[in-house]
Amino acid sequence: MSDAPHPAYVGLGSNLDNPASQIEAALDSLKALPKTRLVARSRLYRNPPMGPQDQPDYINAVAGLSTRLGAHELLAALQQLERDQGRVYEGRRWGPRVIDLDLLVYANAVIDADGLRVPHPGLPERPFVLAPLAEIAPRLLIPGLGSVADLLGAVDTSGLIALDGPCDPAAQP
Ligand code: A4P
Ligand code: MG
Repeated sequence: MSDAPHPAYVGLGSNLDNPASQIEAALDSLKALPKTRLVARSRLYRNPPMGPQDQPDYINAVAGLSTRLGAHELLAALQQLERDQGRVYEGRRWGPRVIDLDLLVYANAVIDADGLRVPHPGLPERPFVLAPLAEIAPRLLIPGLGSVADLLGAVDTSGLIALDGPCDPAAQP
């Protein structure tokens, strides 16, 4: 891709060590990424775990970025932030984690190469991704899948609780 900035959306999740503050810390780290601006952030959503049920509830959120990093560079940066924030691989698929940063969408790219899949394959079925994404980008078209608002209309959002949290007005577009 060229050096022009591209919109990108990142899903944040945590269910260990004060999840809400883990999400806020990760949002601060996203703000500090090179060649990248945080242009929007959703509220925090509490919701029950997908996958193994013997783990705490999750807090999820979505961030909207404008970035000159390429998609693989951005994934590498997100994985570095996960490590910096103390994520240790627990060994279980869908097991608990201090912080999880998923690259949901990168411009209108469709990528399946070198350890990166974009749009993120879990996106269309995950209410904890679609609800916060719809909050900041309801009309966004997901390549091959349609609009965020339509995708959100097709999932069960009854388990989601939006938390009234500090919403940094300076971070809004
Ligand atoms: N990878 C490929 N594409 C991407 C992408 N678009 N973004 C690869 C991020 N990573 C991507 O990720 C495994 C590998 O996926 C990475 O090395 C990267 O190369 P991971 O997060 O380390 O692995 P994982 O978490 O064990 O598996 P998975 O399937 O990625 O889990 P998810 O999707 O991260 O889900 N319940 C609630 N309520 N909320 C949650 O946020 N999250 C999970 C984990 C389980 N249950 C949850 C939640
Ligand atoms: Mg992940």
